[in-house]
Amino acid sequence: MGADIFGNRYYTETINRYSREMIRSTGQPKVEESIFLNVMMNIDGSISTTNSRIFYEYTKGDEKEEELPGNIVNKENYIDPVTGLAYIGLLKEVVDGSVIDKFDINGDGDRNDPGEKDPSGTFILGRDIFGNESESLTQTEYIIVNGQAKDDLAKTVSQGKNVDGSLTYTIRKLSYSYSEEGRLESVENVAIGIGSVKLNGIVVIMEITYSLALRTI
Ligand SMILES: [Ca+2]
Ligand SMILES: [Ca+2]
Repeated sequence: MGADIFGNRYYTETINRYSREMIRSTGQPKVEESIFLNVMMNIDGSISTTNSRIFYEYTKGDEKEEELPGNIVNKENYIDPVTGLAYIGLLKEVVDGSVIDKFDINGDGDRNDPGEKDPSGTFILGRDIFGNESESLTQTEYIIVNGQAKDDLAKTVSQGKNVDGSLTYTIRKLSYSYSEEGRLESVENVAIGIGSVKLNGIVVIMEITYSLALRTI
């Protein structure tokens, strides 16, 4: 349990599972799976829980340059010029795992569309003292710069359920750019929309720049 300078309290837990194969072949512990949990209790009484799971894969040393995934930036640096094959134990693949069984990604009110079962991504559950609830799922595509994973594109779908009966549905997309050295240079909002609907069937706010079938209830 910790606290920040604002008096918000939090609890964080990370569970890492290491690759036995990498310990055998490189002598070094390399994280194969990382499960993250954060519970934040804010001074305004709101609570949010963040949960994610990430899988990592490393080079085995038998890969040729063209066999390495395209999201590795400057992958020629991975190749040992003597053998023409990749060095062992460099980060090769990063993917989000799933931490929830279902999520309404397209915001149509059900949770059985393609990709909505066991969706990958970071899940955040929030609730304020009035009982307003929100759920969001962030799905991230990664690039690998200098052997480290960086967010490339992150899509967040958020849903709010308010005590006044209103529902909100928001999609945000962020695109990240890095320097050659892997320093974050810019974050561009390639947002695709915000929607809001009242339970009585009257659409209150509707600003979505891509096609979305918003259900009237
Ligand atoms: Ca759906
Ligand atoms: Ca549907």
